[in-house]
Amino acid sequence: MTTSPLANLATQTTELLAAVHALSTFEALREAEPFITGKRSILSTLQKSLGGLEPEARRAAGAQLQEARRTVEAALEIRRSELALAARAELLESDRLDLGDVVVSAVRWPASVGHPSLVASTQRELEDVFIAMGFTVSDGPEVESDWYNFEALNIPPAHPARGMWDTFYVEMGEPETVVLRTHTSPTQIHLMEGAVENGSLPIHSVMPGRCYRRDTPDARHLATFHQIEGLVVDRGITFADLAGVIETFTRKYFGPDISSRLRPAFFPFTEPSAEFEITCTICRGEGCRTCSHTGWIELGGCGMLDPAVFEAVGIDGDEWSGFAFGFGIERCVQMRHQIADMRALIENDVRFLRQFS
Ligand code: FA5
Repeated sequence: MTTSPLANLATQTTELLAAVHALSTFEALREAEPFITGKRSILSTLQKSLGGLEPEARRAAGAQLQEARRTVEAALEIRRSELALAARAELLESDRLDLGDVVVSAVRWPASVGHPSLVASTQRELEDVFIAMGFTVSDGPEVESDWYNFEALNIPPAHPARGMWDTFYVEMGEPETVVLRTHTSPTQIHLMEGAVENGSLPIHSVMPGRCYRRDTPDARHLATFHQIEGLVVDRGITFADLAGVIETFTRKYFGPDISSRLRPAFFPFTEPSAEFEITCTICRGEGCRTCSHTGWIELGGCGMLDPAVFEAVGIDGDEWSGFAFGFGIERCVQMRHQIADMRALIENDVRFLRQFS
């Protein structure tokens, strides 16, 4: 009696299944596959040995072998997916970023270097100085009609004084001329009109804000800059009150070693008018490029409110008097921090900005 080539098939199948189960990596499975179900496997060897059998016995043995092969192949597929999953989990683990660290550093880095701009923080400091002196803080529009920016300030159309402010026009002529305000003085007009309407005179207020001029940027000028306007309307106000406010402000903000001086000047909306200058803090009065070698830096203008302005807003100049001043915030920044060139404030060079964080 001849022995069937499949006499040990059950044991061989069990061994193959054990071998499949023992495969521990995806790589090992790929290498072992030809020996488990491929051409070099016992299953293929057994397949070839069936050729010598009688047709009927060969068919029966073929079916039996096919069944064993299907079992081993199914086990191999299951193992393949298990190992693929394990390999992917391993890859993810090795690639895993510590998001805790990433998030913390991503949030901390900009938060630690961010700070308000020098101009914004100076504006707040200036407001605080004036609030401590009894002023309120008001706001006004940056886009103004010709009337507010010029006419109500005693600068009629074609008046030569318009040349003092090189203007950006938003609209020309009909129905009205609209400009980007060249100074904060139009806010005085809004404030006085409002006070007349509400019967809320007197006024002691400062008005900071952005201004625009077609000025060529240089060490002391920008095309977009900030001013802070001051307005006092009350009974019995004199030029001495104005001079006292300017002097008190200078000492409070720049310190006792910085002097201020008022020099006669002309502004159409104040009479008399003056220019307000302080010792150049860059050269301490010696003379340098920033102060054009004069030792003084002009911070702004000031003066007693012109009767024509009172008339434009409907304030009785016999009962009320007042003064106004307006000076550049960037100029204050420049003098406070000894910045030789104002353009550094808008160039966004972080090496410069970091010094003021
Ligand atoms: C005026 O603008 C008047 N409105 C000031 C005023 C108010 C006078 C109230 C009387 C009563 P002036 O053009 O001189 O004046 O500008 C005042 C200040 O604004 C200057 O001294 C300077 O500090 C600042 N300033 C003017 N133009 C520029 C500019 N292009 N860039 C930076 N700062 C400027």
